[in-house]
Formats: sequence, structure tokens, C-alpha cells
Amino acid sequence: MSLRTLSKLYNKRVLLLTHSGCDVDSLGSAAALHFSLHGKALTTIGVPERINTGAKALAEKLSIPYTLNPSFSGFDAAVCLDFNELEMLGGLKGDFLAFKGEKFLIDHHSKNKNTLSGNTPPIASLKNSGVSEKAVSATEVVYGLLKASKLRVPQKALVCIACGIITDSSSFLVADHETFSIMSEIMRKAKMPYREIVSLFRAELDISQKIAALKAARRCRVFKSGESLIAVSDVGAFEADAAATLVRIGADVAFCGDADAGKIRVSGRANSNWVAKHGIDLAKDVFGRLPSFFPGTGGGHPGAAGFNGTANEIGPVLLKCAELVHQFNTARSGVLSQMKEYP
Ligand SMILES: [Mn+2]
Repeated sequence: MSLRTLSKLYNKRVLLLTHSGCDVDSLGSAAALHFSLHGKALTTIGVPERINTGAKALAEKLSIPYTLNPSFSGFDAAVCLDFNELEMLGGLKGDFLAFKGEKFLIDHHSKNKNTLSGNTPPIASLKNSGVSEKAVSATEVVYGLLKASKLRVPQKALVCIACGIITDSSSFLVADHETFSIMSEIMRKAKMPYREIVSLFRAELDISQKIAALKAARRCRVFKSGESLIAVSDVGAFEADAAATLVRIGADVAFCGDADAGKIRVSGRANSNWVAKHGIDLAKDVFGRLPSFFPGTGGGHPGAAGFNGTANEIGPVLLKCAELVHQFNTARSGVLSQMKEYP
């Protein structure tokens, strides 16, 4: 870590940049700096392209001001928070590269040679980077810098730091004694119960989302492939939430979708332990192969992916998703078995 304190930001106009698809840790890092640097620097939080639902809820509940796709003009410095790859700036990449002010980086992701702090290209000079790969969240790195700067950290900032730790540690699944010790210190200072902190970024589902999830459960078909349970269901809206619900209540992997006037949408969600154990990638192994059967395109992550395409009925598409999981399992285990449906 070459950035020891935040004093280089004092008396400057500072753009605090989250990554595109801003999450709770990235926004929490920006907001913790924004609230704690009040009176020391003029800060603006900039979010490239999109903000996710958790971060949006946090922004609303704590009245965190942010600007979507901000302009870089009028700023003396820009701080990248919770990312180290240029691509994470989305459409702001060009503006960032052209920005003449000082560039800072505060992050916890591992470095590779394309990162902002690396030498190829030297976009943010190393003397301005606060990177701790051991930190579970970027807010944890921010907290360390705030303490080293001897700044008074207001309650809202403390709570933002806690939210980043909770979300990026998957509610402490990825945590060591250091995480708990920092969390304990923050909670003692913030004087806010854990339940309340968590409620700041848990967007309450509206009634139509709840109904979609309940309907998905009611209409759900369940298949067994080896030891894996696959659930499929047709829902008219909120497919991703519905699939996540089916995983929460017991499916290893779930596909939910809808056909409307010849167009189809499917969302797949999987239990992260199951993904790790089986080495499956829903984006590649299911939605990447689905176009051989139904025209369309898919993408996403190993445990959360989606597909848009054309078909008149959703049923056969959902069954094909289940079959592709079964084929993947069969190819991987080498055991030929039938996929069974539970009546
Ligand atoms: Mn993070």
C-alpha cells in the first residue's frame, strides 16, 4: 500500500468513482469517503452506467448523493473505488484516460498486468494507490485510510463501511478474525444493531415480485440429475428473483422464464457451493449451448446468467436448460444415468 493517508485529497475537488454496475461495497466506499471528508475536500460520487438494487437501496436510505455518468471537468482528482480494471469504468473509460487531474486507486481485488495500478499502462501511479488484497471489502481499505488520516468518521460513514464488509464477505462466509475484529469496532462506534445495518441494503421486494416468486414455486417442476436438483418454472415477470427464490428453498440450480409474442427470456441461478463443486458455468455450459436449439443469445456469470431469444413456448426451452445441466453432469462424472422428474 503506497497510499498511507488521505491528506493528498484535502482542499481538492474530488470525483469518487464507483465501478459500473455499482454494488454496495463500491458505493459504500465512496459514501464513507464523502461523509468523512466533509469540510476537508469537495467530493462528488460518480457512478458509471448502472447501480445495482442493493446499492440503490443504500443510497436512498442514507441519502447518499451520486451522479450517474458524471463529467470529469472541474475536478482536481479522481479516486477509483473497488475496482482496478479500466473496463469497469464502462462508458467513462475514455474520459478517465483523458482526465488530467491526479488519479487514485483504493481497492481490494488482486492485481493482474492490465490493472489500473500496474505498470502496463501506468494509469494511476503507484504512489496513489491503496490496495490491500487481504481486505474482504474495499470499505475495509477505506476504513484503514480514514483511521490513518485521523479523520472523524461519522455514523453514516461507519455504517457504509459495515455494509461493504457484510455484502462482499457474503454475510461473513468469506471472513477471518480480522474481519470480525474490524466489524466489531465499527459496530461499537456506529451504535446501530446488525439487523438495522442489513436492512439498509436489502431492498424490500414489492408485492408483484413476491407473487412472482410464490407462483414460480407453485408451478415449479423438479428434476434429479445424479445428486443435483434442478428446478424449472414459468413466470411472467421477475424471472431472476424467482430463480433465486427456488435456489434459496432447495434447488441446486433453477431456470425461470417467460414467452411473450414469440420472444423468450430465461434466467438461471445456482447455489454457489454447487457451482464450485461441479465446476459448471451457467453462462457457458447452459446458455452458451442453448442457441443450438433455440435462436438467441445468453451471458452472465457461472452462478447467475440469462438468455434472450425466440420461441413460441417457454416449456421446451426450460426443459432444454435442465437437460444441458444433466448432460454437463453426465460428461463430467462419466456416469450414464437418466434425469428423473419428481411427480
Ligand atoms: Mn468489493
